Amino acid sequence: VVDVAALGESMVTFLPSRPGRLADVPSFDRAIGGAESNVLCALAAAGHSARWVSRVGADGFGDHLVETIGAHGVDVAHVGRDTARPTGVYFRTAGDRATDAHEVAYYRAGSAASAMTADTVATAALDACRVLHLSGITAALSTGCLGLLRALTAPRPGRPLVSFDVNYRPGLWPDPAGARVLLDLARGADLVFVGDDEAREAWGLHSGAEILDALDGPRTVVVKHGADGATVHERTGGAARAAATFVPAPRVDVVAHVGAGDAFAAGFLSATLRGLPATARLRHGHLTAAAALTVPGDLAAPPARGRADRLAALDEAAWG
Ligand code: KDG
Repeated sequence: VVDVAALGESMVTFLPSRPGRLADVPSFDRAIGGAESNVLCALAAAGHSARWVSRVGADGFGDHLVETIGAHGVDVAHVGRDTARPTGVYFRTAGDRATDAHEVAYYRAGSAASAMTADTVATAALDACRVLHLSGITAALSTGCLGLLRALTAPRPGRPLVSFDVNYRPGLWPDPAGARVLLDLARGADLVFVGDDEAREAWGLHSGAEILDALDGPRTVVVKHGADGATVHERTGGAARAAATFVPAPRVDVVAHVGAGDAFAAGFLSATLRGLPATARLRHGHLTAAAALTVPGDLAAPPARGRADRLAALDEAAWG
């Protein structure tokens, strides 16, 4: 049984060599992306056992993903290879450091991962874990992927704690009404991560209270407020109302936002696995996100555990 298992598509990512419109960027640097494997890489770096379950093509990009994610210490033994479908790739622009406005060009329709179903992935490997981490990106890949996500978030005996990051990607949901399926999936999870910006955009919800009402199910809901911080709403011991804890985010010089949400989830999950209280869980989320915000790509080494623990234990005035 591993600490955390995750299912999701990873892609070879092409990061721009300079700022500007996609139409003008002359060259790109190869990196890797994929929300769920980003979470796993950060968790492995923090000392947790982590397993990635997915499918990639039987091609060089698939080799690169499996080798790179494996080199981060993640178990990749349950990643299938598809000889008929390619590994997905995507290109992005540098974007605006303050607003994160950027362009993305996905080449993932018909990818190996989009053909994931309960028959083509090792679902037993997804149950042998303490936490199963999933994201709304998978729901947008194909009807087979959506079915798989529905099965994994459905109640069943022995289900691990299900963590669900809404990860609303407008580029993957041409019909905005489609985003409503994310709400149903989130309702079935035990722990939900959602940005207040994506709750507004995807669901038209405008406050933590509206989000809690609409979700009505998960014991723990983490609402992220961008650079301002994050709030965890937690229902304990059958209490009717969730207790809310807000922790501001430390100020950082942002290089790129990509991967920050995944890093936040990893820091929060790591602290959850260690049984830390709400404030410390949010602080570990922010500290791991801060590392990702200061690099151009998705992956950054999280702060060493001792240092993160010292920062997470600061009194409120010193943290703020
Ligand atoms: O969270 C970062 C991801 O968005 C990025 O790596 C690509 O998984 C990705 C996606 O589907 O957008």
